Amino acid sequence: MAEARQSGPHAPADEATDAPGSHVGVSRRTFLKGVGVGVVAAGLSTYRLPTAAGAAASPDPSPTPPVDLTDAVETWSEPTVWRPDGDRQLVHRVVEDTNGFRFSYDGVSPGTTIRMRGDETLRLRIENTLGPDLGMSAPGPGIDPAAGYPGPEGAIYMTLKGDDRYGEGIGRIPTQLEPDWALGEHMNGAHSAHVTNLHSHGLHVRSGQNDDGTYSDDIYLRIVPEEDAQRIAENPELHHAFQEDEEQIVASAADFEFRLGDVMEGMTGPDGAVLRGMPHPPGTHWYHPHSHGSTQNQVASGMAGFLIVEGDVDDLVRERIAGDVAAPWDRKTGDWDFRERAMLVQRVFVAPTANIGGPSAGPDPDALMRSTPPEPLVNGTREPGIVVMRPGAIERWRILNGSVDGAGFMRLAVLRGEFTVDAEDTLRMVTGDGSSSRPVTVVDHAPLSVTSDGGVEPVEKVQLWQLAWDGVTRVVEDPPGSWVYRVRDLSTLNDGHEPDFDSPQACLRGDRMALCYQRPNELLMANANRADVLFQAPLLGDEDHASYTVVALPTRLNGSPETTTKIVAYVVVRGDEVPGGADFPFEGLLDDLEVHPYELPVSDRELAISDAPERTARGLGDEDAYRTRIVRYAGWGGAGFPIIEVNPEYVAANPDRAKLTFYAPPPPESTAYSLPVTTDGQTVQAAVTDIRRYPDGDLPTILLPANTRTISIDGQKFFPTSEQVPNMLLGTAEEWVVYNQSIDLYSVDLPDSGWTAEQQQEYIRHNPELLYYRFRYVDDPPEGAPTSPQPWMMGGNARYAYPLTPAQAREVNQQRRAVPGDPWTKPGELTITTRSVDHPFHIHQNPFWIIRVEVPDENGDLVNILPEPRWADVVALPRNGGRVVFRSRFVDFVGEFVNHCHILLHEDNGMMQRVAVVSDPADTNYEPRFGVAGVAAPGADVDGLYGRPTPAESWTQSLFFVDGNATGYVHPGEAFMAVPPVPPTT
Ligand SMILES: [Cu+2]
Repeated sequence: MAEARQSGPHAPADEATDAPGSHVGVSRRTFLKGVGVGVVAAGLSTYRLPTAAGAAASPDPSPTPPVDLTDAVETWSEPTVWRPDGDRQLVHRVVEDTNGFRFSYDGVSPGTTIRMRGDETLRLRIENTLGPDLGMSAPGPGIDPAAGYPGPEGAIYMTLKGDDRYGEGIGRIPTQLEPDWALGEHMNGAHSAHVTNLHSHGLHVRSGQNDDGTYSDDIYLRIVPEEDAQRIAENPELHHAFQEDEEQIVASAADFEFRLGDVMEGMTGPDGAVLRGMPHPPGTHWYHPHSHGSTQNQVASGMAGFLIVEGDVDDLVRERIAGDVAAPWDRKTGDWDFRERAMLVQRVFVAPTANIGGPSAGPDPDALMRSTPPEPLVNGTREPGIVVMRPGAIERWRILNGSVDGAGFMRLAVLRGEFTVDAEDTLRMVTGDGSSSRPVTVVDHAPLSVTSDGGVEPVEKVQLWQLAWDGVTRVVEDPPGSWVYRVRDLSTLNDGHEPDFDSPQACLRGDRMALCYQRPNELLMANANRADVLFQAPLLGDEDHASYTVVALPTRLNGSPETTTKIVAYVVVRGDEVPGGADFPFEGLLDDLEVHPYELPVSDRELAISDAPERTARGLGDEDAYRTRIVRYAGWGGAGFPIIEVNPEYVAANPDRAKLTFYAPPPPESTAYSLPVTTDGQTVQAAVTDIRRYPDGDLPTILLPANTRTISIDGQKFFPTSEQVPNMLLGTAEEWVVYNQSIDLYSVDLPDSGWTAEQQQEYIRHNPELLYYRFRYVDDPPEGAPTSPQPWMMGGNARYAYPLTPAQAREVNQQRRAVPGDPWTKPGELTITTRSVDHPFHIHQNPFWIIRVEVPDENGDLVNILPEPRWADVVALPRNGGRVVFRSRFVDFVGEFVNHCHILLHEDNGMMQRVAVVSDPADTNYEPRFGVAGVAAPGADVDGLYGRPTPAESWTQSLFFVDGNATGYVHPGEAFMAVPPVPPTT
């Protein structure tokens, strides 16, 4: 009998009647401790995170001990469930440093699961019990290393261009930050960690306020701590540029009403009838804070919960499988023991010593509290829960990828057998009597397999059936012209074949690329994606029990796998076969339902501009035209990128390069910013004053500070009053093309090469200088360097590695620059290393019908890897010039909301764009085009229609942006973008 495990902060799933209401005291801690860990380093090879057991300073290579699953009891746990049940109000208190979670709702993570019907109203109150924000909240647990760095006395410095509160242009802010409660001077950048609000991710509800003053889905709302609200009231001069609307700021608490229902108000349906009183379609959604500047800090601390809308689909599924439309979601019911489970997989900043299930470690919680990398948790616990099913039993799993950092992408699958993850983040199959294990090979071009002396065995994945994606039930066209709900057999992806190519490079070939992304029985989930799947426990055969492992595997779209491996759950199958039998007809499960008009895919006809007043307003003649738009996400991932390294000889030889300077912070006693500054003994004239030198020794490296981080949308960082944003016409639809202009340049990006770890090691062996050039931290101990690995962070990512001394790194840099004929360096000039990233695009309020997700192949041609069109509200934009095409319908209400990157540190740093639904055609700004992309068109046709940016344009775009901060600063990046670099040829 396995020992009962800690069940984490939640009771086992049950139909609880109320929210956890205990009042939790709030303790203040020093925020600044541990900030200095965020040393910027160039490059990030395979991302490695210690497992829960390895959270101590030195990694332990032994795998997590296997669990004896033979007689294991069910340990799966979920948050408690709350239902509106009339006009009840759910109260969530935002608390700090409780149960090991930095910020949480009521001291637990995830928050209460909300279940409601599609015609109900969710009444919810958020109480902000956090201490005053003033002067304390620039960095949080998931700090942006570029937002501040340790100065001579451990003080935090920030760059505030043009802000005279700090002297001439730039000043220092030692521990005493200025008030910044609102979307103020440093609107973009991590700040205001104690300010909160609430976003209903996936719900189609009004943005802003309701007519009675309650809040709906309002991301402009700032619920500030009481003490800060008083200071704001008493000091009108503290108001900032975007704080003019007093109603955006509320003291300590706000009441929300999310009014579901009537989602197509006033629209006409397919048959021409006016649609009224339509319920919100059912689906798996979630809620989390969305206060710009603190979204990363708060959501990555575990502030998130399920928000499940129930409706006709759920009724039918219960009726057909549980045999009872009123079957409780969490009790095994009917001929197949049917029940549901909600699985939140989320990388969370949590205190190493937190008692949240599973082993904990860490001798000094105070020191580690702020610097611990986010840890993958499942429903807030470290240890995977155990699920027990009878053979043939069916469960519905609502899976939410709640990670919000750059390492959140996952491939989710159910593997036959028991697997563990070792401290090297390697998945291992437990073999024999459980005393030994063998590593699983996880590469792009081959099936999952275990290698042993006896050869290579494939790892068997269990069949999954997908019901919904991002909370929208799957719709397919069958027969042509008619749309139906249909559950998808995921074993038919890629026609049931695993990619099995002879080299990693094969996955970059255009004709094979899609196969590498469409693996049978796997879910490829970006940050914030949800998948509803049906799982039927296989029969036992001759065995008396069988075990299965639900696992989230590392993955990528078009770059390096930076994610971690996480065991989500163990499933033990034992006992008698269920009476219902083993082959449930899932595909016909939803045949009797009519597709909700809100979920009918957007047709070409809906995109056509046919209304006469609209045509007149937009100056169109007789030609057929469609509403379309291009949105450009640009800039690089990884805090601190681009890394700009400068050869001192260059500085000496080019004093006239007036657009370039290196900013060293003034000494603490000085408040005056003086120019020129020097680097390596050479004086250069400063012109771009907010590029500063990174003070980690004597390496001539420049770090762009947070507010000039190069991420932007359409050349602009978030700016809530900006007019240069998408305006869509109420009651119409548009086709959007979103480009990801984040590209790798000037880099030998081994992690992005598609090579295996072994191949990378081999390459490095022959090019040793490369490693030291790119990585200031290395996997193996360098000669003369400290022998113990240290954790270092980059954009919320962290790993353990060996640091190089500045002298070592410098030496290698010099060697590296002297390599003749090296295509990536220009001796005597700058070396710029960028790091591309798959930005997960999210838009509020409306899901979109994705028709293409295009990844560049080895020739740079775009290849559609999407298995089939589908609804979603988050989609990863493939890096290095990838493209996503979708269509969206804007119905029901006018108002403002946003699209943004769901790597929330990017969002906090300005990768968010205001959008508005308007009622007057004259206010729209879509681009009329004379065609649309469609699903089947060749990529080249889409190129012709939507003008694909060249690498040079992407390069330029990634360096150019307008900062929405009160400075309105335009960052030209001119000194760096005169000549786009030549990509390497290998
Ligand atoms: Cu991003």
